[in-house]
Amino acid sequence: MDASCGILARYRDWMDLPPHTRDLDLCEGHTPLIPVPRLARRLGGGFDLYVKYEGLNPTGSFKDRGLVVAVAEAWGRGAQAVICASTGNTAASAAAYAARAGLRAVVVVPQGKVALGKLAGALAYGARVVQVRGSFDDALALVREAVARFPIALVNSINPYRLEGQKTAAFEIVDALGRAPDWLAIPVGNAGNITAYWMGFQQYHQAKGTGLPRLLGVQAEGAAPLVHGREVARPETIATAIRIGRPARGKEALQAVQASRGRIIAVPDEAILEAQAWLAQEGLWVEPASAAGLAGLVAEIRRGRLDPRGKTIVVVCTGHGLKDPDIVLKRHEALPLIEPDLDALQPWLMT
Ligand code: AN7
Repeated sequence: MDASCGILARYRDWMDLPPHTRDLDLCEGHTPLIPVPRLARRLGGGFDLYVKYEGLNPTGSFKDRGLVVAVAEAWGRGAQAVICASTGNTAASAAAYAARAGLRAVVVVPQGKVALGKLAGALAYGARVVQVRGSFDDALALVREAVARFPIALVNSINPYRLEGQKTAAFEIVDALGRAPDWLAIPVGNAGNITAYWMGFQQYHQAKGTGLPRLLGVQAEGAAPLVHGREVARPETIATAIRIGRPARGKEALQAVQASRGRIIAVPDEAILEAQAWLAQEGLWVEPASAAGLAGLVAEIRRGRLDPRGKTIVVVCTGHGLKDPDIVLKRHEALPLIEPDLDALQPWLMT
C-alpha cells in the first residue's frame, strides 16, 4: 500500500519503529490548529489561544495517530489480529486501521459506558466488540492476560508504537506555530497522550531548539488517580472517554508534567460541560472528555494560578462531538413540533 498522506509518510524518520513496520494510512493527522480569539477574550484576553482539533482525524479522534502506527507494526510483524481495551475511541480507531490492513480486531469495552458514536464506529468497521461487566481498567487487565496467552497483538498505549504515532501531534503544533506553545492543556485518561506529546516536544526541541511547553493535564474529578495519588476503584464521570482509575502510563505522565514545570488537576463534570458549551459557541463541537483541557485552563485562570497574559496557549481537543450525541440531546428539552404552515412557524422566527 502506498502511504502518501498520513503521519507515517510525513514523520516516519522522526519515529523509532522496527524496519518491518508497514506503510499504512487513512490520511490521519495534519489536523488544524484553530485560533479562538473570542474565547481568549472571555478569559481576560491578552494572550493567543488555539484549539488543536483532533476530532478531524479519520475516525474522529486523536487515537488514529497511535493506531495507524501500532497496526502498521503489528501487521509487518505478521500479526493477524489486534486487540485493545477501550473507553471507545481506541476501539473505533483500532477497528478502522485493522480493516485497512486486512486484520481482525477484537475490542473489549466496559458495558454501558461507551458513547454511541464509538460503539457504532467499531461495529461499522467490522470489529468483534465484547463488553465486560466492569470498568475500562478491568477490560485492560483482561486484555493483558489475553495477549500473554494468545497470538494477538496488543494495541493499547502500553504498546510503545502508539506513543511514537501520537507524538506527531506535538510536531504539527510546533510546525504551525514555529515554536512550542507556552502552555499545552490536555485531557488525561490512560495518560498515553500527554506522555506522547511530551516526547514529541522534547524531540523537536533537541533537534531544532523549538522550546518546551508547560503541560496542564486535566482529569475528571471522579476519575483523577493522578491528582489524588491513588488508584480509583470505581471511576465515574460524564466524560466516559477518560473514565479510568488506573492509568497505564501514569508514571510517565507524572514525570513529563513535572519536567515541564506543569501540573495535573481535576475538574468537576459541570466544568467539563461548560467548556464543551463554550467550544460549541465557537463552532467547535467536541465530546465531553475533549473539553476537559479547556475546563482545566479556565479553572486555573479563574483561580489566579495561571497567568495567560502574553502567552501562547494550545488546548488539545481530542475527539469529535459526533462521538457522543446523547449527551447533548439529553440536555435539551423536547423539540417543538408544528404543522407545516407559516403561522405555526412564525413564533420561532423572531427574537
Ligand atoms: C476523547 O479510547 O482510553 O490519556 O480507550 O478518547 O491517552 O488515555 C480514550 C482516551 C482523551 C485520554 N480524550 O487520553 C480509549 C481511551 C478522548 C479519549 C482521552 C481519551 P489518554
